Amino acid sequence: MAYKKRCVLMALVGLWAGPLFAGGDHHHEHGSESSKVGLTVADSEATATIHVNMMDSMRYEFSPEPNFKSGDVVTFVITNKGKMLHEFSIGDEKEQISHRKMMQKMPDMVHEDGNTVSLQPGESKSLTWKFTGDSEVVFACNVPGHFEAGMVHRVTLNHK
Ligand SMILES: [Cu+2]
Repeated sequence: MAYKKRCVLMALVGLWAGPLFAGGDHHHEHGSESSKVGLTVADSEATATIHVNMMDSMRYEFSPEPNFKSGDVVTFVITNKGKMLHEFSIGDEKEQISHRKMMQKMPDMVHEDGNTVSLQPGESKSLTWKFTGDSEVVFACNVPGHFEAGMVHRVTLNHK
C-alpha cells in the first residue's frame, strides 16, 4: 500500500504596497474626455483641417480662421513655433478656468488629455474635435502666465 505524503509549503508574502494618495491636493475636474463644447473623436471623422501655430508672442495663429457650426468635426494640426512649452486646450470658459487653477497648483505637470495637448518647442501634434452644444468655444494655453498674456482665442458656434 502506497502512502504519499505531501508536503505543502505555503509562502505567505505579506507585503502590500497600497497607493498613496496625497489627500486634498488633487482635483480631477479636468479629467474628462468631453466638455460642454464637444468631445474628441477619431481622425477619420474630420471634415475640415485647421493648422494652428503656437507663438512665443502668446498668440495662436489659425489657418484658416476657425468658424464652426455645432456638429462640425475638425482636425487641428498644432505646431509649436516658439522656444517655450505651450498648450492647446479646448473647452468653455468655466472648464478653462478650472484647468488653469490646476496648472497653477502643479506648474511642473505636463497636461495631456482628450481636451488638451502640450507641445515642446518644435513639436507638432494633432487633435480631432467634434463641436457640440451652444457654449462659446475657448482655445487656451494654460501654462502659467500665458492665458493672462493673451494666449486665448474665443469662437462662437454658429447654429445650423
Ligand atoms: Cu503658451
